[in-house]
Parts: sequence; structure tokens; C-alpha cells
Amino acid sequence: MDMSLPAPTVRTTCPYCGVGCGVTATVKPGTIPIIAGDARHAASGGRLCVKGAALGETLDLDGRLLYPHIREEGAMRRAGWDEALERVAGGFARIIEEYGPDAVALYVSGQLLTEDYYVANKFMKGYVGSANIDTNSRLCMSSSVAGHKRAFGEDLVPGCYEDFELADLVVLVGSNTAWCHPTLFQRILKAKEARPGLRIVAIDPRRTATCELADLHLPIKPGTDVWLFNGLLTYLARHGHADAAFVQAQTEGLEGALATADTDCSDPVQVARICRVDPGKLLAFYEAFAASDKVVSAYSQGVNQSSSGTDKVNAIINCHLLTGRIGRPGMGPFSLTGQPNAMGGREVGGLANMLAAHMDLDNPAQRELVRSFWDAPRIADKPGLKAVDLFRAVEEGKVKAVWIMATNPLVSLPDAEKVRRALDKCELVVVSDIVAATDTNDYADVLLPALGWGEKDGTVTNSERRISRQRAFLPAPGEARADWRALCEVARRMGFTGFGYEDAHAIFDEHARLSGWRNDAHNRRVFDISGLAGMHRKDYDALEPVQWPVAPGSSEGTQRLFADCRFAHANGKARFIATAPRAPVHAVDEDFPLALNTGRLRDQWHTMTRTGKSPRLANHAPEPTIDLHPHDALLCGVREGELARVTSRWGAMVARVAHGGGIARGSVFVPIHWSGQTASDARVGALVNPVVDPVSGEPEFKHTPVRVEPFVVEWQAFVLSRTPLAVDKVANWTRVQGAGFVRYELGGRGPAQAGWARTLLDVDEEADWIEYDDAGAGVYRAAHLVEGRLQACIFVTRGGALPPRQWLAGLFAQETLAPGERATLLAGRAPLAGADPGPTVCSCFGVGRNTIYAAIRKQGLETTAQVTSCLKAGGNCGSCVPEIGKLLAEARCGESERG
Ligand SMILES: Nc1nc2c(c(=O)[nH]1)N[C@H]1C(S)=C(S)[C@@H](COP(=O)(O)OP(=O)(O)OC[C@H]3O[C@@H](n4cnc5c(=O)[nH]c(N)nc54)[C@H](O)[C@@H]3O)O[C@H]1N2
Ligand SMILES: Nc1nc2c(c(=O)[nH]1)N[C@H]1C(S)=C(S)[C@@H](COP(=O)(O)OP(=O)(O)OC[C@H]3O[C@@H](n4cnc5c(=O)[nH]c(N)nc54)[C@H](O)[C@@H]3O)O[C@H]1N2
Ligand code: SF4
Ligand SMILES: [Mo]
Repeated sequence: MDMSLPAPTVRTTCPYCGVGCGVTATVKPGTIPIIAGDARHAASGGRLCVKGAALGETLDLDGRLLYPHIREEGAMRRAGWDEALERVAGGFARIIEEYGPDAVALYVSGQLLTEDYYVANKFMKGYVGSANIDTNSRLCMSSSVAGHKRAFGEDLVPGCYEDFELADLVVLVGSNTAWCHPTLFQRILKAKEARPGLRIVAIDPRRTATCELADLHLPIKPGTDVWLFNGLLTYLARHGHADAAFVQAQTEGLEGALATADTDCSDPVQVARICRVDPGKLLAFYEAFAASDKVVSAYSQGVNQSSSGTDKVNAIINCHLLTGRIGRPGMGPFSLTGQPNAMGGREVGGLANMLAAHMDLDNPAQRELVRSFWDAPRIADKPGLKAVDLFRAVEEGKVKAVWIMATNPLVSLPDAEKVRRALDKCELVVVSDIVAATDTNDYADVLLPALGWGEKDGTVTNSERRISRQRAFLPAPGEARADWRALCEVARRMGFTGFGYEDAHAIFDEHARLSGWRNDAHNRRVFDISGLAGMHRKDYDALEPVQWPVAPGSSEGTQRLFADCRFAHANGKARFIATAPRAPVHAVDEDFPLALNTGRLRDQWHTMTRTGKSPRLANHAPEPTIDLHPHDALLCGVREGELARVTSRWGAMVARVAHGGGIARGSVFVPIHWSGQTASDARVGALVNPVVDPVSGEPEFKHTPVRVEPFVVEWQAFVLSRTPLAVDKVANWTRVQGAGFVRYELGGRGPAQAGWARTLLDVDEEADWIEYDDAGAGVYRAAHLVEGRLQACIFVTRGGALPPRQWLAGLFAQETLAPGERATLLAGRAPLAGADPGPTVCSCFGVGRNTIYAAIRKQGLETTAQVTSCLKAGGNCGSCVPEIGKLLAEARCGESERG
């Protein structure tokens, strides 16, 4: 490459959340790609959150799956693609032949590109002839899909991100937007800064970072959203806020919905009691909703992941239909999607109960329409198994082959131990992934290496229906191939025609054509992107982000749906749905007195296979935690900072007790990110009950009865080591990646001194080994140096505190330790007692809690803006602004306490 040329910059899309921010990647030979926000991308305008900004740190090939592998006599061995594909195609064909098409299945993901997804769906529904293809979107957005279909007649998100800025009231229901859709949240905050009249209401049992910045937080009792919104519906109706003309002309079913809502929810005081919120605050919310024409009600997993998830969605939509607040700027119900291509998967029909291009499996005309378009030999004629049922069928031996693609079900499905048993028994488990070691890969018979972000090429659709290109800027590593290619190769080997695509563009073109295929009065679908069909390859490559529908003959997208008040039901009307409130299926009881809530942390993505590679992202939450109210902790006999075990009827896990996550009494919150790769025993999916919503099949991830009890260890320790260690004999361990080292937190029983430590760290007699052993105080510390460079250090205590990790972590960046540093190494402190910065608050600039707190106190800072101008913290992606706000409040409290 000619080094004098400017490094090429590629415009692409972030592979994480459904906001779908535009990213630019500049590739310079020999360095990691430079990642920045794409100012020209309409979804994000140049913003990136810290996960997006850290993408460059996740692209190295350490730990990547680079070659196909197949299982032979119990062990995996490297294989060529031909052999691996033969194994897959042969296995699928044989099982179909013997047991029929429903004995095989695909389990795919909202992290596939639309093109991969399209091919997967065509392969199963049109050629295998079974609808046994489901996706992790079942765990994510399926309640929204079902709610949209019931209300609008099709899976349609009416609005766009601009509506959040135009609104007078933004209601965030079961959404920790500040952490999970950060740049969209920043956009709302910016709009509020410019127009302080914009109010934010957050409805969440926890006091999250989002709630910290809201004008009003309703900390509802978990699972009571339907009561709350039914109450709102009757309140709006009673107080004359119905848009009678709209309701009359454009909707049906109000009477039934109102009658149901009236049954339990006509008295706000009663509703407040059921939802366990302050009646004054509840009324303030109802009044604010009533008074604001421009309301956006955005919701996410606190709504979807519930045994009444679909009803929660419709209870919210009902309030928008009653007031006619839909289809116009600044208003509407809004499903915030999780994964980068949750929407694309829905467009191609990747769920087991959908067909393709928003057509229905149970509509014979549409089945024939799709079959003939594909020129397929057959077409699935009944819904397939939804995720939880699918793995149940695998365990029962009804499904004998499953191909898992871009998802890690051994971690992310409820009752994850059942998934383990299922995969263990299954005749043929094929897994396509980008990393070599995952909990699910352990059960594969065939492992196929996929192209990852930056290598793969295609499209994704974000929450506001915006289709964007993901473009490759890195070469394919090893023998990794695009997922669609692996699918097409298997299809070809099974004798299926219709999979001869040359590139992603050819697939997209077919998908776009299908969306417009006989899209007429008889088979009308709002999802129509036939305006994007027939593009040349170079136009596809240059495609600018565009919101569907894209009408035939046009390349302009559509910002909002329903501007004409026509919905997708046959009569053009939207439907109110009667939503009778019901409590979560499993109630807490004496044995399991606390309700387990699970969800996300700010700086990690799901099972950490990618974000886990970034040291910067590891600092915010370096260990799994069990967050609960101090009072409940006392009742359970567990203490902050110590290990505890959480047990449900389905499984158990161990993590460190924490407070401070704003958890109300009666609940426990555990993050979803840890797996068998990163902790001995912190995979929360093992505990989650497998109950699902009866309409959508989405699991009740936010409510499982549990108990919490101490997990007794005799000592605690941490190790920072340049090389990974064999820690599996320690009673409890967790690990994260640091800059140049791996950090382990250990809790153990039995001896933990010299001999043990040397063995663990694999240090021989000759090594430069310094140690400090005070058996009386229960303290053991040691460090291993190689030619003056720190190789590893271990700090053990049988009761006291361990030193902060930050200063020690920094030493791994040095080629040699200064004499003073060597002298204070085992004290765990800098020679000139520099202040401990504390746990990272701002990951972008690496600013710690103690540093911020000290600056607030010393310099009398009063606003987050002042903290930013002083320390930079909060000045980039803004995700930590709520935490800085909390520190400001704490400092204020501290001062008033001192008088
Ligand atoms: N940092 C980060 N961001 C992500 C992801 C990630 O892994 N990490 N994943 C992405 C994906 S796939 C998804 S689906 C989204 C999810 O985004 P969110 O839905 O915002 O995230 P969660 O943390 O799963 O849950 C949201 C909130 O629901 C609350 N909740 C629990 N029970 C109830 C209830 O009964 N009622 C109400 N109203 N609220 C309740 C929880 O306390 C929690 O704060 O995030 C996306 N963004
Ligand atoms: N308890 C609990 N469980 C939950 C949730 C919860 O809130 N609580 N949330 C649920 C939700 S909303 C979601 S979305 C799921 C997410 O759960 P998963 O989908 O299981 O989580 P990921 O870690 O994102 O898994 C993606 C996998 O695909 C791999 N991968 C990445 N890119 C590619 C690619 O291009 N091709 C291929 N073939 N592989 C790739 C990654 O290495 C990783 O192993 O978790 C669900 N589970
Ligand atoms: S908000 Fe963050 S994770 Fe989501 S798309 Fe944007 S940069 Fe990626
Ligand atoms: Mo999700």
C-alpha cells in the first residue's frame, strides 16, 4: 500500500444496539482502525457511546474462530470447509429424510445482517419446508411485534428519533435508555437543554441512570405496567382527553378495552396502591400525559420481557390511540429495539410464526405468493417452534439437528441448564460464531467461523426503520466466511437451487423485490422497499441510510407511518386491545422471597464476546454483582462486598453483593453479561424461569422468585497477570481483560500462600519473586517480575480489605518498574501516595469516582457541565452524566450533613 495516500475511511454502522449509529473506520496499516462517529448518519449525527467508541479495541484476532472444526471422538479438530459443510448438509438431509423437516431447526439472531437472515429464512421455510427457524429476537422484541400486529395489523413502528426531540413529554417505560440506547438518550437531553419544557418520565422498578435524569420517576412494583396504563386509559377517557373523531373514524374496539380497564383500574388511588407508587406522582404522570399532545411513549425490555409483555405493549398503544397521538411529529408509541438488526430480522420473517417480507404463514395466498416468488419446492404451512419451545423439543429429542448462528443460547435463554442438557443430547449441533470459546460452542459438533463486524457486508435496520449499510473495512481473517455463504453452501449441497448468490447485493435485491411482489390491494404490506430493488452494485455500496417504506420508483424513504391515519388491518382501522392485567406467573413466596430482575450494564454487550476484549470497557463493572436493597441484604445475612449465592427453582449463581443500583425492597438485580468464560458461576440465565408470554412467546426475564444467602469463602484475592491462569480449582472466580493483563477476582477455601500462589501463577524457583506473608493478619501478597517488568501480582486476604486495583493495573503498561515502585508494589500503592482514582465512572476519558468526588468537593463544582470542563468526564459520549449527577448530589448531601 502506498503510505503517502490518505488512509481510507469507510462509513459503516455500529454492530451493537438498535439506535444504529453511523461509524467511520479509518484503516492504517499496522495500527488498529480508528473509529469515529459519522456526522452524516441521520440516526446519530456523529455521536457514539463508549461501546461504539471502543470498537477498535475489539477487532484483533485473539480468540477468534478462524477455521471450521468438527467433533471427532468427543474432541474438536480443525477441518476444511468442504468437510464441515458436508457434515452439516449430510446431517440435515439424513435427519429430514428419516424424521421429516420439523426434526431440524435454525436458531439465529438479530445480530445477523438482513442478507444472512433472508437466506436463513428462505432455506428453512421454502426449501427444508419447516418454519422451525426462530431467533434471539424472540427473547427481545417479539412482544412488540405481537403488539404491533394486534393494534396496527402489521409489525410497524410508527415514528422516528426526531419525534423524541419534538415531543413535550417523553415517557420511558422499562427502558434504561441512558445505558442501553445512549446516543438517543443524549439526543433527548440535548433537546431538553434547548427546550426545558420537554419533560421526561421514567417508569422502572429500579432507580436507573435514566431515572436519575428524568423529571419524574415512577418506581413501580415489577410487572404492574398494565394496571398503570389501563389506569391512564380510563383517566384520559374520563377527563375528556379522547380524540373522539379519530377514535370514531380510525379505530375499533375502544369499548372493550375501556370496560376491561375500568374493571380494576378506574381509581388512580387503587392503581397507585397496586403499582406501589406514590398516588401524587401517579396523578402527576397522568396529568402530564393528558396535558401534552406531543407524547412519545418509548419502551423496551421492562415491557417486552414479561409473561404479559404483549398486553403491556397494547396497553401503552391504547393510550395513544385514544388520544389520536400517532402518525404526527413528536408523538407515538415507540418500541426501542435492542440488537443492531432486530428490525431487519422481522422484515425478512426470521421469527418462527412469520413468513417473509411481513407476510403471514397462516395466509394461504401469501404462502403461495412467497413460494412462487422463490420458486421453492415447498413452503412451511404452519408456525414453527418458538425459542423456548424449540430447545425443549431438542431436549425431548423431537428436534435432532440445530444450527445456531450469532447467538449464545447457553447463556441467554431462560432455564439455561435445560439448554445445556438439550444440546448435550442433540444429534447434530452446528454453531456459527466469530469467537472460538463460548459456552454454546462447547456443545457444537460442527463449528463454522463467521465474518465479524468490519469484515462482513450488508444491511441492518434500526429502531426507526432506517436501513443502513454495514461495510467491510478489514480482510476476511483465516478461513472465516459470511454467514449467508455458509447457508448457501449447505443449501447447494442439499440439492436446493435458488442459492447461487454472488454477493450480499444480490440477496438484498431479491429481498427488496419480494417486498413489492404482488403488494397490491389483495396482499397489501406496508413493508415495501421495492424502490431499492434493481440498484447497481455500486449504488448498493453507496446506499445512504433510508427509512422504509421506500415506494416503488422512488429512493426516498418515509419518516413516519400512519400520517394518513390508515392502518394495516383490512378495514384500515387500528384496534384497541382489551388488556386484563395479570401478575407475573411465578409469585415470590417464603422459600423464594425476592424477585430477580435481570438486565444490562452500561459498558458491556450481552455475553461479552466482543466488548469483553476492551480494557476500557471492563473498568466500569469489573465483576458480576447481585444488587439489592440494604435492608433485604440484612435479612438475607449478606454484606456488601462479600459473595452471595442467588438460587431459584431453576438454578443458582454466585456474585458479589452490591447496593447503589437503586433497587427497591423485594427485588434483586443481576446483570446478564457473565458466562462460563468470564466467571465460575455467574450465568444468570441458569436461574431465570422459562415462563413465556402466551401471545408472543417472549420469556419473563425480569421476574423470577429467588433467595439470596451468603456464599462463604475463607479468603478473597485478586490477581493481575499478563497470561491467563488456570483458576478452575478456586471456589469462585471472575475475570476481565485489562490493558496488558487479565484481572481475576478470587474467593477460595483452604490454603492460599506461597506454594499455592507460585503454582497458580506458574512461577519457578529461579524467578524474581517478591512476597509478603503475614499469616497472623491473614495477608499474603506476591509479585513476579521478569527483567524488571511486572509479570503478575497476587493479593490475598482472610478478612481485611484488598488494595485498589487501579495503580497496580497501570504498572502493566511499563517496560520496567522504577525502584520506588518495586518497593511499594506489595503495598499496592504508588510511592508518592497518589490518590486512588476509584472505580471508573467515565470510560471515555478513564476518570474515576474518587477523582470526580474530590474535584467536586475541592473546587465547589455544582453542575455536570462544570465537572466536564474541569476533568473532561462526561464530555464525550455522555453515558456517565447520570453517575456524575449522582456524585454531585452525594457531595451536596455530605455538605448539608456536616451543616
Ligand atoms: N450497554 C448495553 N446496551 C444495550 C445492550 C447491552 O447488552 N448492553 N443490549 C441491547 C439489547 S439487545 C436490548 S434488548 C436493549 C435492552 O434495553 P433495556 O430494555 O433498556 O435494558 P434492560 O436492562 O434489559 O431493562 C430495562 C429496564 O427494565 C426494568 N424493568 C424490570 N421489570 C420491569 C417492569 O415490570 N416494568 C417496567 N416498567 N420496567 C421493568 C429494569 O429494571 C431495567 O432497568 O439494550 C440494547 N442496548
Ligand atoms: N436473563 C436475561 N437473559 C436475556 C436477556 C435479559 O434481559 N435477561 N435479554 C435477552 C435479549 S433482549 C437478547 S437480544 C439476548 C442476547 O443474547 P445472545 O444473542 O445470546 O448474546 P450475544 O453475546 O450477543 O451473542 C451473539 C453471539 O454471536 C457471535 N457473533 C457476533 N457477530 C457474529 C456474526 O457476524 N456471525 C456469527 N455467526 N456470530 C457472530 C458473538 O461472538 C456471540 O457469541 O439475550 C437475551 N437473554
Ligand atoms: S448508542 Fe452506542 S451501542 Fe448503540 S449504536 Fe450507537 S454507538 Fe453503537
Ligand atoms: Mo435484545
